[in-house]
Amino acid sequence: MTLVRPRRVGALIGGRPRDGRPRDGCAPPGAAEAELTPVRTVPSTNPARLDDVVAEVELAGPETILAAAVAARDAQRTWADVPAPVRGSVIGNLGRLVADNAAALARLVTREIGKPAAEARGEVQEIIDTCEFFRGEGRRLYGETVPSEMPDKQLFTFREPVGVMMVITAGNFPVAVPSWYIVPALLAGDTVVWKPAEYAAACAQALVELMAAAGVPAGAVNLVPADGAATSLGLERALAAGVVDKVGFTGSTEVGRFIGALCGRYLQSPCLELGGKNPMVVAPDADLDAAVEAAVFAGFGTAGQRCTSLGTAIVHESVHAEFVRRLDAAVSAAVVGDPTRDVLYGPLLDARFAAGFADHLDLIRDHHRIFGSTAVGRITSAGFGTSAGSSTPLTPAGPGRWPGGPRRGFVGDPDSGLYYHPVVLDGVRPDDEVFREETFGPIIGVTTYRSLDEAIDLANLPGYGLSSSIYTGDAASAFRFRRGVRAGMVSVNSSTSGAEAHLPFGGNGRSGNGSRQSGRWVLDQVTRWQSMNWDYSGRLQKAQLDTAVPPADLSFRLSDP
Ligand code: UN1
Repeated sequence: MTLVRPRRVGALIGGRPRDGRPRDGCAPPGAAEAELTPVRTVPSTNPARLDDVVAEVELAGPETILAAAVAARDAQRTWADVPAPVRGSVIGNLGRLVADNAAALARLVTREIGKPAAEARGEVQEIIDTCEFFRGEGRRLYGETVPSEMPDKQLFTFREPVGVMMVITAGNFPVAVPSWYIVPALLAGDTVVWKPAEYAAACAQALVELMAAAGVPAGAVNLVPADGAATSLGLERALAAGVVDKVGFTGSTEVGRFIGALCGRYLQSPCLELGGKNPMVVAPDADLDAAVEAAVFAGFGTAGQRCTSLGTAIVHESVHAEFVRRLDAAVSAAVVGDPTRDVLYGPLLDARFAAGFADHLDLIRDHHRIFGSTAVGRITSAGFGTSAGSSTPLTPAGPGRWPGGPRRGFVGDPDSGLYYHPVVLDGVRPDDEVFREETFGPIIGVTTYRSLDEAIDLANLPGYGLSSSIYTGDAASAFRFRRGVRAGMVSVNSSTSGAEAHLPFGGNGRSGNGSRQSGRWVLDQVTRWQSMNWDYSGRLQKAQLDTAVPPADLSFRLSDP
């Protein structure tokens, strides 16, 4: 049963819906209007209530992506001519509108991707924080005055907008992460083509509506729902046509590699925010209760579907048994279920992610000890011959088929949604795939270490490098870990997830190409430096050649006193 008539979400280009009806205007050269007709329509469903269709999403073809980029290009100069402090005021108004619509937007996030209500409110707050930061940046956006080596000459730097930014985002943070790209891009004078996740398209449409209400002009942000194949083809055409100047992508390492290679062919370096296998080191002197609380939040918040989610807890062997005992108790007692209620986590994002997670459960090996739950796999109301709360044998029924079963304390109707048991795997080894690969779901590993150097090596071994954490009371260990770990983000006595909106966010290695989002650091993604030198001497002064440095006697030494 559908609760409310589903919205239709389709491409929005130059402020106008593209539904295939003929219009003049934004077809790119060579593209007939008919080519902009959606190629197919897919439902976006509530993962907590699979009979609730949130939106009918019209997926665009590659020509529509090109048309959106052309529209963004057409709008860019005019938008860049708006003074930066005024663009900042538009961003400020967006922040106010998001705040005034926070409850409705958070409810939509919960309904469309199953994020628990409290976390959804936090996600919306992250947009407000981002707008607050960049509203002020409109009054800064500083360049510099730089001294020249010649008299009567002055040097300057200016930040110039990159032009058109194509933003391609995942659906686990369907509105906050897109705002990390779109808000600074707009502030800088760029215009945007946004390709959201198909399963989070209603959230995307709502954010675009708020942007329009805030005074973002038509054409400055263009929305194009599309599948992966159409997106890559459309992006390639837009790059070839010279109408996309920068790509911002949040998603898997595999797709990030593809986008990086594609952009590289056009001499562009995208802003890539990719996966993570984020380690948490628990030192012998750690506050174990605090470490367990953080592991539960980082491992199972958003059902483990954050880029910053905990991958493996790397625990000193002297505290391992006690850490595991407390973690087992905490995960077993955690409330899972209906995301509109007070739960640790709700359903997985959509059917594709649920299937991917079920596949990852195949990485469990005989040498792993499984704890934190009474079953592995789908949470159901009825077990396979077991009653709620009793033990289901923790063995798979075959590849990709853990039997699942009921979960004690589950809130709501497990059969209505994509709910999965939390899994904690003890005894994980460095050559296990589950140690090396991102698993994107409610599963964490536990392994042990003896020396801090070993812990750092283990933390770096999977080759990602997004977030990391250490629990210790020792400042030297904290600083040594910070220096040794190859992660873009390091937490001391705090979770791997839950970064604040104004610190540099991003990773290295398999987690990204070193680009950073958030705070003033993202300005280097959405602007380019232009330098200017201005000679007012009335003659040509040649750098290096005409630079007069007074003669020096470099053999001079002070006499011994
Ligand atoms: C993501 O998963 O892509 O630090 C972003 C965090 C959130 C953002 C996660 N503020 O966990």
